[in-house]
Amino acid sequence: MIDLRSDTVTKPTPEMRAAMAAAEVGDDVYGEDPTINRLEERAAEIFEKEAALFVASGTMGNQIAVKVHTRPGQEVVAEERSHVFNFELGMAGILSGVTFRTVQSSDGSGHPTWDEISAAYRPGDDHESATALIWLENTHNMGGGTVMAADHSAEICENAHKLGICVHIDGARIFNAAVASASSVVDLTRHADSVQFCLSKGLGAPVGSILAGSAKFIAEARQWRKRLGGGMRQAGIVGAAGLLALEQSPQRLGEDHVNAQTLAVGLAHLDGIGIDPEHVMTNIVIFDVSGTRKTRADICRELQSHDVLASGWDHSIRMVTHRDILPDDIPTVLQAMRQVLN
Ligand code: TLP
Repeated sequence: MIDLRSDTVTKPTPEMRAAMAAAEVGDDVYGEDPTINRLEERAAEIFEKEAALFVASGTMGNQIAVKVHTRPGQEVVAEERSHVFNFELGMAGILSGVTFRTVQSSDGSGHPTWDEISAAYRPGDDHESATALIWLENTHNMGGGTVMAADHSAEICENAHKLGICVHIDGARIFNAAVASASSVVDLTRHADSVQFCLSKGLGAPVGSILAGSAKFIAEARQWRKRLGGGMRQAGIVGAAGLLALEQSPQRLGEDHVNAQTLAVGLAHLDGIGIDPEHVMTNIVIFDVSGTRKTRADICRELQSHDVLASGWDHSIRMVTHRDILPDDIPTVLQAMRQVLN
């Protein structure tokens, strides 16, 4: 199977499995797991934030960030296709009691300008909830893996801070953004109050995400992780793979981007497929199939009989490249697409 449904499907490498088997562990709820402590220290160092916290998933990291940055009844401004608004099952309402004000990005990238964000800002009064948090997503998943440049995110953070509002970056794929924009993850997140990134996506670890921010923010986040049942005891077993992923995987993400670009260029040549390869900046390829004679569901089902897995919604299909996809797999995927469309 060539599994392009997501970069979450990667299997741990033999080196990761060896590191997991050999991991030094302790009770992380007591702060005594040396592997988790090392992982959190390295993450804080790499992002130049005061502290970091290992959490079970991107969703857990994001939701703890909403909880710590807001009070019930406040608002979060987020782009309308953002993961936190669409794919976290309403948890921001359940756990934090906040509502969203969503904005669009006029260029379709998923990265609204400060003007677009500030139009949704509300200071709060006797009728209107106050904006407490601005939510950025880099890369933007549903935008097609698009990158928010360092100066764009810095401008939003500076303006938000002038209004007394916090900014969180859902950086599930922030290392892809850094590689694609030839910047560091520090450049992309320096002015944000917190950032969440996933070890279990392009970086290839089996489990886990990191939440990073100020020491005060992380101390509160640690309490919320425990309340949510995310205190994981000998978590170093999985943290050891996360540590390897953090140290070694960013260097190879460019290969995934090259494979995604080759795939996008090949798809653009197929009749009825809508995609502009220039918009494919990282490892996510989203294309429109409404110009073909088949539905998205039919195409995905028929691809499966050619041993290719993809996901999608409405008239769009998403294919995500990752470390378990090799350059040679791309012509195979394109050939399968040709056969399915004919
Ligand atoms: N994204 C998954 C699906 O949930 C859509 C995927 O296959 O891409 N932020 C962003 C930007 C994400 O893309 C995801 C996962 C998360 C947060 C949540 O991470 P997990 O799955 O670890 O909870």
